[in-house]
Amino acid sequence: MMQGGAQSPLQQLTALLGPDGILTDASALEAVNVDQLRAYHGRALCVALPRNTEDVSRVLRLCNALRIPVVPQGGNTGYCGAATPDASGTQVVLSLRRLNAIRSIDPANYSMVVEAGCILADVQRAAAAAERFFPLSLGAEGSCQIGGNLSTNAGGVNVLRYGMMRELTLGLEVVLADGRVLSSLTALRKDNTGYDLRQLFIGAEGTLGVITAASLKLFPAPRASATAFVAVPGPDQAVQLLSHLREASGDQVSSFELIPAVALELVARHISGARSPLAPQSPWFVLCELTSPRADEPLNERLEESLATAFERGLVSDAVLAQNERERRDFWHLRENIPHSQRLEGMSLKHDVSIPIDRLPRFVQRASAWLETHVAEGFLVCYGHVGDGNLHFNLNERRGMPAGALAARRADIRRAIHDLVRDEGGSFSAEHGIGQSKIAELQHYADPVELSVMHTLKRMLDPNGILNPGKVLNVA
Ligand code: FAD
Ligand code: 2HG
Ligand code: ZN
Repeated sequence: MMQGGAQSPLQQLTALLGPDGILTDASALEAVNVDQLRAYHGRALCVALPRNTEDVSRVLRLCNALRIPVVPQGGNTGYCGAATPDASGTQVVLSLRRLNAIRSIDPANYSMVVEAGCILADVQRAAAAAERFFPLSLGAEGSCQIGGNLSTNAGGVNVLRYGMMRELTLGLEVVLADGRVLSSLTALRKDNTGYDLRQLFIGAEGTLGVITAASLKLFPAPRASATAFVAVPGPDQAVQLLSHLREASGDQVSSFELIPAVALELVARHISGARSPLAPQSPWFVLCELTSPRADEPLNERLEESLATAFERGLVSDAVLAQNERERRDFWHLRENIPHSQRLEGMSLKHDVSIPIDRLPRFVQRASAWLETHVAEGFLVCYGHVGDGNLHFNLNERRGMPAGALAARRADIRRAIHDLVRDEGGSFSAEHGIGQSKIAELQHYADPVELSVMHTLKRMLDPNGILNPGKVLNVA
């Protein structure tokens, strides 16, 4: 008890959620205090585990009244330190993991309503069980949550065909900072009744409200697929190949990923049993996939023919098609293990950039040339969702360098690369968000009017600044 009989914030939160709804033990705190890349180490007051929307509402109402900062956390797989509390020991980490019900699936309407704490892979499985398809797919899908996916506007490997989280969302249920519930779990495709408020909360990284549920779009389940691992001379040919395949396949390309030889070397070095299906002579590769809801569609033949034409045009130097589901999974295993292999290799710097696709080859050429002359401490591992113009223009520390040599260059390398991105009309954050790690970049590159409107929105929706302070905008 506090002096005079008043209850401490922890006691009040425990009274709201019950003893099993508030965790303060060291192992629970350790799990939420550190981000995925282990770049940020915070110290939470406690972890709050609401069971339902009403619990979230009551927690926010209390925290708003007491001015206690709240850090929403999903699967804690984000890349920008956005779900990590600060080191003050005063912030409540609000974990959504007990809000994990699939509330409904409506196959006729191609929609489903899920709670924010549902793991992405479980949402995909639930849709598949109803013979429908939820297309968001990314390497962390076994642990990230829909609330986190929405709050980061996640992308992944199917954006080319289906769009990012923004495009996959029909409606949201959100708890506002003062505890009011904004409920718009509509399944309507058309609804022009004023401002589209849901888009404010998507990509807001928990700074404007806490998402408790979402109405999501579903699609016909893919019943045929063709997957190829393709050697290409460079990014220029990869970009031309994409247009060629889109035209030749009747726009059935669902994934188109660029992979450099160096990434395959890292995967082969660090992941046991992982081997490239093509000889490593080529400097670049593309992993592409066509899909169709029609089981009888001859996608393999179509892909093979299209690649043969591309070969004649000099866009492709070699290619192999997956002959069965196991080979398909092996191809994807290589791609999905690049981030993990980068981590096992050692320290890395990450730049999640997007460029208009026609200017992407020139960006790669200019930025690589800059690194070549200015950065001896690291080597380039540039891969990603080239079909969306999104590259992970990452570096790994070169072996034999003094420890910390690359990290010491973080700020100047980042600025140089992001300047080149800006020159090519691109964005310094394509799919991972701002969090803590890119606040300075947002300040530097954002249009001042845009920034000022963002601040106005933040003040309006969260006047006491309790929602994930110190993230996205530089307001504490
Ligand atoms: P968290 O990391 O827990 O939180 C992220 C942000 O969302 C924080 O600001 C948090 O406060 C907020 N938040 C979480 N839940 C809520 C909620 N219910 N309401 C309000 N705010 C909330 N990302 C991509 O976009 N594409 C990829 O291809 C991709 N691949 C990845 C591969 C690997 C191996 C890893 C480790 C990560 C990858 N990511 C990728 C990054 C990450 O998985 C995504 O950003 C994901 O969407 C984060 O979800 P999460 O549940 O882990 O969110
Ligand atoms: C991916 O596309 C993820 O694999 C992670 O977005 C990228 O680790 C990275 O930089
Ligand atoms: Zn990615």
